[in-house]
Amino acid sequence: MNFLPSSLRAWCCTRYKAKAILRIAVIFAFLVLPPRTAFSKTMSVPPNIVFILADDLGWADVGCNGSKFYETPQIDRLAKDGMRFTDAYAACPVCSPTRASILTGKWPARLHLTDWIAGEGDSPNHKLLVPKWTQQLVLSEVTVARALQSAGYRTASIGKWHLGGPRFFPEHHGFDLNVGGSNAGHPASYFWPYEGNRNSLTALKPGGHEGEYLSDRLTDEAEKFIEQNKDRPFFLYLPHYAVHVPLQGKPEVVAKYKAKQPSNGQGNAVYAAMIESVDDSVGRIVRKLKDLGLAERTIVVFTSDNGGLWPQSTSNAPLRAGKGFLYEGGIREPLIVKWPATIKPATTCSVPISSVDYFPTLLELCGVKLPGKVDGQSIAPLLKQSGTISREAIYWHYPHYWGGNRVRPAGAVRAGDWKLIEYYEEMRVELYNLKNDLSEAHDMALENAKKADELRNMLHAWRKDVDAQMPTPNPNYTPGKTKSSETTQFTS
Ligand SMILES: [Ca+2]
Repeated sequence: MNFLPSSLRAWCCTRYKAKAILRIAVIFAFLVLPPRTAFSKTMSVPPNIVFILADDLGWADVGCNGSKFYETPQIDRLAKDGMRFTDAYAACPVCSPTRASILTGKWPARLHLTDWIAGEGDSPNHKLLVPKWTQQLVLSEVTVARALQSAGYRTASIGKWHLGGPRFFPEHHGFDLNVGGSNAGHPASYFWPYEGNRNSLTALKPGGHEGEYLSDRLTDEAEKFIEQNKDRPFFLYLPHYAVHVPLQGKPEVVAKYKAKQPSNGQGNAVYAAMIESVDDSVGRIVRKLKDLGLAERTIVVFTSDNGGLWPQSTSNAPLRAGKGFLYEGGIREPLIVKWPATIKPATTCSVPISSVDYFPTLLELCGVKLPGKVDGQSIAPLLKQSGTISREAIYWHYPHYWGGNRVRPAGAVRAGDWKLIEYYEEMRVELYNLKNDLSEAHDMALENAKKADELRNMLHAWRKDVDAQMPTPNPNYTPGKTKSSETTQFTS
């Protein structure tokens, strides 16, 4: 009670009053002491989290999912040490919305953040006009970083952000540290000083050097953060810029793949080198955790934000199509979770999960209460192999065009083995059974109209429930007429 003024100490002369003052002191201590005291020596230490997010890395781009061309020994090792999910989905086939879903646990449709920022916009060549969607992660949304920060975690975002301008950067969303994150969807260059006509990563110029490669630099920064925070719980969000375009790899690694035979449609040596650099990063982070004695109490997650860029960068076979599309190639992602204390090594899980699930899962594993309602479900029972999750379906809503007219506005639902895609221009549907037809080659909408109706009704009800914004007819629709800036640029 020495922190109390002397007049107040004198007042507490009777036992009754002393008890009352003690209660006040305890409350006072909780209010003024820094959050780190929440983790006292008598409490079990909450786990650290390292969330590694690759950009545009396809489901089939890693060895443990079947790639014979790309070499990913470190990611494959992670799978041997943890749980690999075969049916993990991004909530959107392009980047910003999936990132928003990871950070908030909410469907992009509910956030009205449904396209890469700033999107391709409208065109006379588009039959529909896109709705007025939200082009930043608004500050009223509580991110997983904010929730963990409030519970005493040190938090860092090291890499790509792409969720709005400076007022919406990571430091305003619960991250103590932001290294290299801005509204850029990709770097001007993967080599220092990371500059160009647009998307320069100027914040990374200081501290860099000639020949430095971006994925290596971000890993350096991540290692530094882990070292600095080894004695307290931390959340490291490591969203690599790779393997998004521009395709640029380290020359010596590119040379290795140039000498290699393509396999199963995968054969781009530069893209392969970019994947290898991300794989190196995973290996370095895992090694750093081990060296610091943190491996046992650190949850490592590795995944991607949308499908591989097909056919320009990679092939997602056996999955159909790629980035931008609601076919499996655009939305199914590699996902591995390692946590030695809890997750049995070398396990696989085929229960479909979505990127909205990370938020509630990570909070549950860290013993932190959910700050509000989310759309995701905790997959902790799957990770612990203690049970399963009950969910009717997983949904997508992408009311946008992408790559000119290549990808058209659509929504989708997966319920069990069935998947329905609805194209909004004609409200036409396609129905696939993923168990028998993983490549979505055989549309069953006509032969199983009952199932198509059932899923269509589910999708419509979900859209209503989340207040999804729909595109509207374009009164100036002129087929074939493109705006001057219109390209098939395949941006984030
Ligand atoms: Ca992406």
